Amino acid sequence: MTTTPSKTEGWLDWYADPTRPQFRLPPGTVDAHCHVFGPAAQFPFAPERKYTPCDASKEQLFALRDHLGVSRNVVVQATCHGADNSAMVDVLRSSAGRARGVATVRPDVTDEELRELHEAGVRGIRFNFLKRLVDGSPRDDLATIARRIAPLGWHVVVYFEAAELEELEGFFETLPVPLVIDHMGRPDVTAPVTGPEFSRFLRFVDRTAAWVKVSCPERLSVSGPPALNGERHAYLDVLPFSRRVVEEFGDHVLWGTDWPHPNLTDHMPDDGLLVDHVPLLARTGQAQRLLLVENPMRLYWPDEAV
Ligand code: 0GY
Repeated sequence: MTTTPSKTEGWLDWYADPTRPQFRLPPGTVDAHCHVFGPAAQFPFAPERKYTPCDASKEQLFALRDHLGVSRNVVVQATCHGADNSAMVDVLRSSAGRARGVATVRPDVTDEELRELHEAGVRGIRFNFLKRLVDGSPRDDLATIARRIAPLGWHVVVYFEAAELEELEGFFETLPVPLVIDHMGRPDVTAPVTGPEFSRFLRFVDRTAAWVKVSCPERLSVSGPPALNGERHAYLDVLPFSRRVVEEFGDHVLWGTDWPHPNLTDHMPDDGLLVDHVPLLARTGQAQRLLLVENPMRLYWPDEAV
């Protein structure tokens, strides 16, 4: 008999009734960073996981997609599923071509397994350097994986803390595949946008032509969500950082909801408000079309990109 595991203490479930955004996403918008969790009864979580979430199924992801006015999803393998990509692949196979995936694999993954992932719609592998999420990321293993995926035309999505970039950037520059950086490299938004840490990040992006997700204001913000006073705009302290990235690297930025928002501890964002945050960081129609449609299409659906 399958038993559903208990959630991590204090776990915040995703927002069940998001508002309808006031901002109309342009047709063809791609949510380039989201996950599914389980459902655990069908796709059990990995024994080595660092958290046990609530379920967040493909049906619930597709319902959110339609509610927000999103057209396509890029589903990133969540660490709670380890290197078992079945739940993520099941989303891709059920999406009628409207979802691509970013997987987690071990260096001994076979060519056949990589071919199957590609056929399902996987186009990248995630390298996670957050100690609270993974036990370790041996660089030899990651370099091997990067060499294995290069012939498929895939990229590597890297997730790291801002302070770690100094130590990691040399390694990143040896990888023979394009880089995609999660959540703007997690800047400390209480530091000045012109400060040394974010300047290092911007120089790194410039040098490597990396793609940058201007995602997760709710994760980076210190000022937080709107007060319960009718104010719709949230996470304003993140804007100097996201605007700077969009202004400098407009043809290499991506956006995503990060639904179902793993590991948030103080609040769960209303996904409708996250959509309404987009025109604050990408302030022209052209910048919005690049961010939401043209860039992710070039990276994930190049055959259909205009
Ligand atoms: C994110 C962020 C987090 C978690 C994961 O795969 C994951 O477990 O990505 C986090 O805890 O910061 O991008 O969803």
